[in-house]
Amino acid sequence: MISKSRADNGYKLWLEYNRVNNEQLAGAYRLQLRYVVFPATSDQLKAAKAELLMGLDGMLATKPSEVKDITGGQTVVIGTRQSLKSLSIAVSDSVGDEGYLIKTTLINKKQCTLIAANTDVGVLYGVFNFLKLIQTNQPISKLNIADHPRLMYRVLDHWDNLNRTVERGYAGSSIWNWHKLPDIIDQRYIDYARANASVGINGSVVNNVNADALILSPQYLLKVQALANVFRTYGIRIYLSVKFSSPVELGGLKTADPLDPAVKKWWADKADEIYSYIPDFGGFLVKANSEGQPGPQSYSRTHADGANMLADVLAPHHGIVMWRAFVYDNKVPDDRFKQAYNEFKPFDGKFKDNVIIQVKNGPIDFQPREPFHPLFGAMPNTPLMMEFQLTQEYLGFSTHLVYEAPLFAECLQSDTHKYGKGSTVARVIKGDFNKKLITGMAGVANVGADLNWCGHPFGQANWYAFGRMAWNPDQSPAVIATDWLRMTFTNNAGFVSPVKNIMLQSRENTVNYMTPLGLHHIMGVSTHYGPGPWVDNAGRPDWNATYYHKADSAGIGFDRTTFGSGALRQYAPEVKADWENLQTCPDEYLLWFHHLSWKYKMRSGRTLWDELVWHYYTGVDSVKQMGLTWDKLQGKIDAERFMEVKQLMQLQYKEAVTWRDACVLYFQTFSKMQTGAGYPKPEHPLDYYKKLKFYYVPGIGGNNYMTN
Ligand code: BDP
Repeated sequence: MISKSRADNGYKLWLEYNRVNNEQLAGAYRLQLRYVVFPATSDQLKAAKAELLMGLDGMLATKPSEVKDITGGQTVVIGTRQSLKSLSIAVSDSVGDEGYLIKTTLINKKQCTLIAANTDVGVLYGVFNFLKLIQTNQPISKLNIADHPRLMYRVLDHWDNLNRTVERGYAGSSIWNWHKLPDIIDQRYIDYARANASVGINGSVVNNVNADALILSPQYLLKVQALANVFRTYGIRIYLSVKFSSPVELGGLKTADPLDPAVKKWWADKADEIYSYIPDFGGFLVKANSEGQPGPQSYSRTHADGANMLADVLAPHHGIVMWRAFVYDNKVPDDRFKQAYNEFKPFDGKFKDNVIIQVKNGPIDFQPREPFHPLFGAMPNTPLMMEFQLTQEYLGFSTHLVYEAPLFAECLQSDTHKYGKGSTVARVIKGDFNKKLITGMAGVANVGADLNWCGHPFGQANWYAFGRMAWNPDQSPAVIATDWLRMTFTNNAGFVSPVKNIMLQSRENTVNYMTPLGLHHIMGVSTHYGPGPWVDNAGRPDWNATYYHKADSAGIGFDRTTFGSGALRQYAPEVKADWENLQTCPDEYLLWFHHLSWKYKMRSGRTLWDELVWHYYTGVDSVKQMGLTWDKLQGKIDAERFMEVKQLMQLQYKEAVTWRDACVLYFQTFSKMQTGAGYPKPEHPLDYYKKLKFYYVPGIGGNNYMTN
């Protein structure tokens, strides 16, 4: 039973392993689980066994004892095909390298639950899933589960700097204590790896894409090696973000030209050195020629030249290059939306087999809502890796409750139409249309050194959901939310059901009070905190909010139709036709693609102006409703997390009001229309919001402390 007053700081994430409190099912568990047979030899199998025993110990009244052989019924038998052979148990297993079976079956004429896999890591995943069944009160007496990951590379990208600041991190400092590594192995590293393995994440890029060349120095490689040693036990490979100019900065060469033989040799030697420390090193993540980062274009070479050179040095070691497509140049006069497609599409089929192009879910930058990136489906001969952002840079930091799985699903289930109807983004990244390609999904991590890892207790759900959807991109956000709530808080339906609804609604609420109807990139400059639709003097035009909303007395929105920037031409004709035509363009994407008069008549019958105002006010009201629902749940979970979330919701409400009032007042200067009766008036005039200053906003590091 969860004691209502028990304090819980959230450190255990979804691996709480609280006593299962459903008596009927608990009875079934007791019947089912008396003994565990687990011939564990490798570190991974030992970790799986330790997890199983710890989980069962926490959840069941009587912990099953570990035995060497099947002594009776009610036994769980766990192992790889190989390790089970020693017990004369034959397992026919077709779940591949990382999949597993969980099956109720007769072994030596006794009824057992078998958890089996081809590999040690498959067993680990099987154990975590078996524990999940118990955690979430599922019946376990007649099981027949076979599962395997649909994507190969399921990777968290940490934007962590070596000085322990985290770019766009809102959960405290970096969890990597570089100063104390390699000597001190913090328990956090182990718990981090456990959490990842529990959802099948099998890779971690530990440093910022805006990389420091120092990470490749021997001193730091030893630290990286220490982390890799921890991760290995949990099936996680370590990767590094590398700075393209490292041969110059670290190696003292005159150039980093990827076609220069000395440069190639430097990278080849560096790769050999890395693999001498870390034999299963995963590879490199590269942000090149983007936002001031060096890259092959600095030497008049192409993205393919750069990526392929690195791919060549990693190939003998089975490493990969994750090359980012997040490129845009303010010197290019074209719509920023179009630039990644324009730069990458011509190189389709020109990358080496171990290069995967990492593409953000949308064409601009992790906005609350973006249409899917036009590159998905447009490069049939190139592996494309989805990049989602778990850290809520544009979704209220770690203050706002925003469950991102609906955002992920919206993108993944979008139909690119590039291979006929039904060619969803999910199918593209799974390699359904070209089986030869490697596949993957990356999530920009939202973890930090905060006690609860993610700053907001519900931020953990985004980490969890990312892992689940990287394992299977077609999983439903509702199912994932339910599992996460049950594992993290309680199985009590009186809590799970309303809070699941809160989660599923939460992203739309935030779209409404921040960027409704397809508005985008209207946040505070540089810190990206709070509203800033008036921003028109940033370092470059494509960092200005006014570049994106184009509000004027005639109307609002970015015309990307054939009559405007033509960005819609980058999509399949079906998608283009759908979004170009005002009759069919969904309201959600309207201002992404059209500049419309304030008086434009919406489907609802309202004018565009009234609709915009309606969304802003509805978004804020929904946050209030969410708070009221939460308040009624007091006593259903521990007081500590209850109170923390309650306060966060109050702060979210305050910030949502600021977003609404600042945006409505600002856009009103163009529309010159009233907000209508019934809506409360903003507390302050527009100028007040424009002059707000925010000091030491998290996520930017350095001395860059102010916005606006
Ligand atoms: C933007 C962030 C910036 C990142 C960049 C990227 O504001 O801090 O470096 O993305 O993805 O969203 O490289």
